[in-house]
Amino acid sequence: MLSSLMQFTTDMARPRGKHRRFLSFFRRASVSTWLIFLSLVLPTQAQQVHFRDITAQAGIQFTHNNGAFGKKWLPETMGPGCAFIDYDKDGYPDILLVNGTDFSGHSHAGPTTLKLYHNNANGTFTDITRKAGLAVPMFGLGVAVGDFDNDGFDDLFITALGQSHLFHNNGNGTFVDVTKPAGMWGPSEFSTSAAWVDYDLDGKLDLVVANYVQWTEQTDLYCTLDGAHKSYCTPESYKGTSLRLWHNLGAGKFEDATQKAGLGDPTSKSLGIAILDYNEDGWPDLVIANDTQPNKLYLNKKDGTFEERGVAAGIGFSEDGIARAGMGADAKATACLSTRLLSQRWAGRAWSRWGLRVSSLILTMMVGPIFLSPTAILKIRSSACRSE
Ligand SMILES: [Ca+2]
Ligand SMILES: [Ca+2]
Ligand SMILES: [Ca+2]
Repeated sequence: MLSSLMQFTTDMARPRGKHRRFLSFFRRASVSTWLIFLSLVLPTQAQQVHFRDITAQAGIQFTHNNGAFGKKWLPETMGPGCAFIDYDKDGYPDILLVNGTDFSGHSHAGPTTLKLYHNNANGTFTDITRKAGLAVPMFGLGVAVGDFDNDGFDDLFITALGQSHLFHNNGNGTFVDVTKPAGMWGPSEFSTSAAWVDYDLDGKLDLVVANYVQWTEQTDLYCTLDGAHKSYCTPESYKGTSLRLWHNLGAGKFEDATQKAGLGDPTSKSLGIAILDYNEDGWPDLVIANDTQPNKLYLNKKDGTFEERGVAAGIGFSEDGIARAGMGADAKATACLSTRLLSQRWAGRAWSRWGLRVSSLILTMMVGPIFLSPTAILKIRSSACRSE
């Protein structure tokens, strides 16, 4: 019906002379008018979408263990990360669920580890954690998926309270903990999230790790809301911790490039990382969401260093001078970004010369077990993809 109506308008006699412009306008107006009319009269049915909890039916049995035993320790307030990863490249996304564990001397849930569920391609999943070599005890908090050795199989970095872990995907359904041989063993931090990014465009994925505050079991502070009972301390009570940047040297080795890259900032209390190219120069920049502290925007200087631009960009402080803060960061990108990342990941190349557009940056002030505040959407820039 619509095509016949449009045909009707386009089949009108060709205008001639001084009436051409008016009739042309009328013809376009007619199409628009008909479209508006049709949108009003044609039946409009809202999509009815229903969700059904199929967790148990799918074979997933997972309970997060935050280690809580009554002392209200700060790490207990953190939820775990998760990832969809097709670790065996069979075309079906598998599920990885990060888990905490009991604090030493306070066992109640038994040893708990992350879980990797293999997608059986029939609506069910199988727990293959132990078989895959991932039943490694740690107080896990987040996960970053990336093929750091460009062998075509995605590898894992698990952020943790204490020692984080790098797992290499062997390509046969198993992983091996390569934290030590990779040179990543040592830092005992409160690592919350991480992101793989080839910041120096050498074709090898590097790793940015967000760290929260300086907290240990021995330095736990007493906070109270009613003067009688212990409560969870807010992050203001603790000193911050710097990001950590692991530069990929190749051959499975990494070096700590934090200070060299200009990312050493002990005031950060980081929970989220987003990778974006906000100035569209083809080099990936970093956005860091800091809890109760100014968020950071690190401009990639193309020489292995970064320059902090958060205040100038307006994501550090509000107009009232209050730290905007955040508990998560996300860069909403167009297909251009996806194309570029896919090129990097599967073709083993750094970044293609295809353009990139980041339409908006979303800092999410969300969602711990305790705090819930509105989401702040900060518009950074919007522009068309471009070729370089
Ligand atoms: Ca799979
Ligand atoms: Ca790999
Ligand atoms: Ca690199």
